[in-house]
Amino acid sequence: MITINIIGIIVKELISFKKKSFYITTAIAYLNGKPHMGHALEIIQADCLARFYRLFGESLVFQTGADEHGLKILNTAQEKGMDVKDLLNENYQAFLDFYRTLNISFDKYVRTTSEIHKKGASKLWKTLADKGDIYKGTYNGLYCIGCEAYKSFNELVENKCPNHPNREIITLREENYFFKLSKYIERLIKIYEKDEIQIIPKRRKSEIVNILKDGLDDISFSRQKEKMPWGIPVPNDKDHVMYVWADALSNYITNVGYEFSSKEFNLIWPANIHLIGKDIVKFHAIYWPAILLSAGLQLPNKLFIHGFLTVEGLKIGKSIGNVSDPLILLEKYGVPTFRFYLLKNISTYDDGSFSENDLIQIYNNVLGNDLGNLVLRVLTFIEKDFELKYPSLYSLSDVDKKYVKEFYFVDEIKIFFDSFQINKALDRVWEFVKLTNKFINDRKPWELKKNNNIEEYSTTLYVLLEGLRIIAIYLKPFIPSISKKMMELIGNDKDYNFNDLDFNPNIIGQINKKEVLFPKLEIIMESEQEKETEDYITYDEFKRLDIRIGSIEDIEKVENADKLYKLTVDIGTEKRIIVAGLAEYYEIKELKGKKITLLINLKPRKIRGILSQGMLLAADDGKLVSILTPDKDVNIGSKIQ
Ligand code: ME8
Repeated sequence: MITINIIGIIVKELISFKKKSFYITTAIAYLNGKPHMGHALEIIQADCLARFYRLFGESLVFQTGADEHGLKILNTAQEKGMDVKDLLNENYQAFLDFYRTLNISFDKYVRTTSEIHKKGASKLWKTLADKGDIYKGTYNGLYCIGCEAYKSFNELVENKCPNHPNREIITLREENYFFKLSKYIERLIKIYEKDEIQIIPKRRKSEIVNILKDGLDDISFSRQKEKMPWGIPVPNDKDHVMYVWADALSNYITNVGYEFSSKEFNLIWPANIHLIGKDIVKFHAIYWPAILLSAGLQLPNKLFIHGFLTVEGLKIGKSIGNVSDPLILLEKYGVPTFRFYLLKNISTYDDGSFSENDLIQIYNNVLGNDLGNLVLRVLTFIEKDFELKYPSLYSLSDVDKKYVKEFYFVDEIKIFFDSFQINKALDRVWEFVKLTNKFINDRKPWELKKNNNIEEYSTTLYVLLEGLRIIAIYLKPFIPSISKKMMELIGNDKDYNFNDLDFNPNIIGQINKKEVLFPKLEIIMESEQEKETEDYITYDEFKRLDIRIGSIEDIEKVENADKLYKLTVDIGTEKRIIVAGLAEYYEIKELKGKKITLLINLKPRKIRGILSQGMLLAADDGKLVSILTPDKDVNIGSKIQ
């Protein structure tokens, strides 16, 4: 009897056994502001990955979400005079709307202010504490609110965080809880040596291994509540809240059952892919795996790290006007063009620059010429000569057979997807689009028709409709709405996946009237504008000028030169000697201690035997000379930009 019961249980377990889901995550965005182009890049890449892997018919979970605690958010709410919850809800809605507009197919969305997340984060904290990996200590050091990260002096450039040069670094001295990160360093080095977690691109792995080999201290894991109240309470200590990254990283498990359903958790965790930007690699490649090791949980398989996007050569947030706002671009050019451009033109491994001009070129020359025209040409033949019915298939010629053999190349693009080279995968799909154009040109259906070769004419068009069906399948991850539109046009409402890439000889039915997929854009190209603006310099040229605020420390007259002063100027990082023709216009006492603007990367040159290391900026109206001084008390060394 007992044996039968046990067998019954095993059979039941086997029946209910489900394969683990493929789990993809993005970073969770800070909700201190609205979505920007960098967020667009990451979520579109993640969506493309998710849609691609789904086409193999596997179950997949794609999660994104919002990071809602920490000083950055609290400060923003205070600066805006808003209740922090109102600020969060407003930006949460903006992100959701943005993702919907972009056609993002996420399955789960985590908010770190949700009860589920808070409970999960607390459970994780307790597990680490029970393991003996959390202890109390005093943190005495620096903190960048922009990164929400503790910093050491050697991470700073000119006393500023290189990621956030416009923000002040603050000094903290407070009692904190610490996490024993140092305990896990050796294990992490081994993990990366054996590629147990793959970091892609590989060069980022070497950076991480070097940091690990240099050694790391334990990390401060909490903030005192009276100084930073906006966080998840530390279990059993009402005076502390969790450090925002300790809270945020746990999102990857808290929302998939960690605290509330071990069944769900086992089906989803570990993540197959964590997709993140290059600025947060340390948190994901060092802190997060160390936390998981401490908690005895499995490690993620892969970290995909994308580069940073600039807009028209400018850092996001600094760019002016419409181009910085993805919503305006989406309105102007539509979602498919925007997605296609980011996926094709921005190499996943590197930094990239968004350019509206390039986007227009891609629209007209690539989407319009290669794909739009192809669809239009095929549909025009069928509309004209086959009364919108599927042409009959007779026997395939050698040229047809050769073309049809090219339908299956999903293995090739899978290699690109598995190694996070989305742009290369799309290039490969595009090769097939071009091959289809070549097939039309080689087969010359118009000549087949002219020569009354009706069977071959009809067969060629059948093969071409199959070509369009195959293109539509391959385009699903990249531009899903265009893929759907193409299927509609060829009158096929099936939801195909990568099992349907073989030539199908049995399709019959009705196609739809032709439509122009990408009508030509009538927009003045920059190159045309350039003709009128030859006198301008580009922003890149301007960027080469290193102009700083300096303070005049000392002034001497230059011997035998009535007009010249020799100035000693403090520029924050060093002192510079400048020879300037100011003696006619300023007395020495007027200049002492004055803040000035100085071009510091002008090639040094000798003036009256003195090496002048830069140029002071001044206005000259022919009668008067006035030096340029900042009208606020900005720090010495500040950059003019
Ligand atoms: O970092 N180009 O949130 P976030 C490309 N809350 N990607 C960019 C970018 C740019 N210019 N700027 C930002 C956070 N990103 C944390 C994550 S995860 C547990 C917590 C990327 O809103 C950035 O690298 O500042 C990150 O992957 C994502 O956008 C969210 O950035």
